[in-house]
Amino acid sequence: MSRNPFREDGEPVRIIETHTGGEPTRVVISGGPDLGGGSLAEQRRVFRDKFDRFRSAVVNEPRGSDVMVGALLTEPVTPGAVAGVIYFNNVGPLQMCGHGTIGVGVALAHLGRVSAGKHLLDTSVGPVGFELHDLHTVTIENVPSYRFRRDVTVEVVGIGPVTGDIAWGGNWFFLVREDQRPLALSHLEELTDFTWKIRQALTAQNITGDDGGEIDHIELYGPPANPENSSRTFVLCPGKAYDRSPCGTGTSARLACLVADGKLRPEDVYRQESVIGTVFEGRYRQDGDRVIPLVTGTAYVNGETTFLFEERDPFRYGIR
Ligand code: PYC
Repeated sequence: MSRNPFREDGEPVRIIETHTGGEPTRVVISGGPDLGGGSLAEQRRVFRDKFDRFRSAVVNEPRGSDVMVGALLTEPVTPGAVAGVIYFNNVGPLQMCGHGTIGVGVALAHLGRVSAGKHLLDTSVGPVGFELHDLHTVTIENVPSYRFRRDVTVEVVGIGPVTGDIAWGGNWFFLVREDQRPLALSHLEELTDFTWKIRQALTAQNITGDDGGEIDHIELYGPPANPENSSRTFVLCPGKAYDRSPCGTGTSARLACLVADGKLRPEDVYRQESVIGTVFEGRYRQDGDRVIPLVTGTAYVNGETTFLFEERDPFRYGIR
């Protein structure tokens, strides 16, 4: 009755719950659908086109919430990689996820599948390195990141012109310096409304990444609340939830912009603060005209779950 409907062998959907700087990652360690092998980009397409019910069952209410990010572990495809991973949220698959990769590293350590040292994960945008320092601390070595366009002005309905940079950090970002609205939890509604309107304006005006990819993450940045940090941010994710963590791909995109502006040297440490005050440390290596972001954060395991799919439960596949 509560067999896993996504698998002929009925292997249960088993989960390790984590959070990275307050942002949850629900790591699916078994019972995921068969995505047919191939590259992680191909498997992500199969996941998007055929298994949206699985996505929704894992991250949407009533099991999850709009802020939940899922990480489906798959077999690795790159020799030496520990696993493949497909990230997803309340509206669809993500390309990459930095806080999620830190969470996956800590979940794999919790399971005894990795020990301290360097490892490789396959993602839909290419292999991503991660170094486990201890049971909670991970540095990810992200995909090559870059600023695509500087000072792009978009006309935002009800707001007026807004200027920002377009950068790739594993996802596409529009990064805006914010001087008027406090990047504070007390201003969440206003920040969400502002960034959502920017996102809609970018889409309506066909302003995209250099591969035509939709810019689905909006990042506001300003001075840090804690003077030990470099900058405070508010990141709106594709499903309209704000990132509780400092956003790993967002930190990567910001590093790329700072380097492009000549404001960060390879020996510098850039500390990005989230809107709830959690911090990622960013460093980088130069690789031609790209930067390789190194982003360090901490994650904790806070649950182990097996999902049940009761046939009479009208919301066994989530509220969609
Ligand atoms: O950490 O890269 C990240 C991320 C993307 C969406 C939510 N978190």
